[in-house]
Amino acid sequence: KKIVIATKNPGKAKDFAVLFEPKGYEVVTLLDYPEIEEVEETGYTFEANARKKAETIAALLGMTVLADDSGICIDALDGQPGVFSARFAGEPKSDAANNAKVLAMLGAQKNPSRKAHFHCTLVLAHPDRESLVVEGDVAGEIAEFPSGDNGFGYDPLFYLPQLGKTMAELSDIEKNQISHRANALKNLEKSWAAWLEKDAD
Ligand code: ITT
Ligand code: NA
Repeated sequence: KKIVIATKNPGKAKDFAVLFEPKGYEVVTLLDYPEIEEVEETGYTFEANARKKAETIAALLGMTVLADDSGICIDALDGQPGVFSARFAGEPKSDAANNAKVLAMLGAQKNPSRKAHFHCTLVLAHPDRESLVVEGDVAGEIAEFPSGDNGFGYDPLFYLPQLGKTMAELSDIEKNQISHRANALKNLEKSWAAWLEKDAD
């Protein structure tokens, strides 16, 4: 069994491998299709962007495709960077610059709330079907400084008080038991079989 994920982000690709391989799936991503250009994310919602990525690539490949649009939403920044998480500090996309920008913006506030959450919207698309949309979140706090080498993106800044660690200090398996991506996938599993069956003919 193969699952095609419309992502070019190696960190996400790794998360999806950890999530799907135990279920017997081989994960294929756009990193395996270098000739396919990145789908431009013009939307202002996670759903719009995930839908665009999934539906564009499903039409192109003529098969079922899953896409992920995700980001970190920080209370003291009114939910920023949100859908702009990937390029918060501008081009070229840099995780280190994004983390530094978040710390600088919080540092400019007096006693900011450190509360934040990661969000993930997954869209499952097929050229001949209505897409399936699900979401997942995980709550945490923005640490005072980055720590940990695992994961990607904002993981070194995302502190989980109940675990006493940042997301980047968790193993791949631990991250993918509690992450926004894992929670979205649990929701996908609830409706996936029915979605596959419904339009099977
Ligand atoms: P694709 O569109 O190719 O999938 P992308 O990185 O551009 O890759 P998004 O537009 O969905 O994906 O941006 C998501 C950004 O949110 C990502 O680049 C990270 O900065 C952040 N992010 C999402 N999930 C994360 C996670 O599990 N850990 C840390 N940061 C995450
Ligand atoms: Na993207």
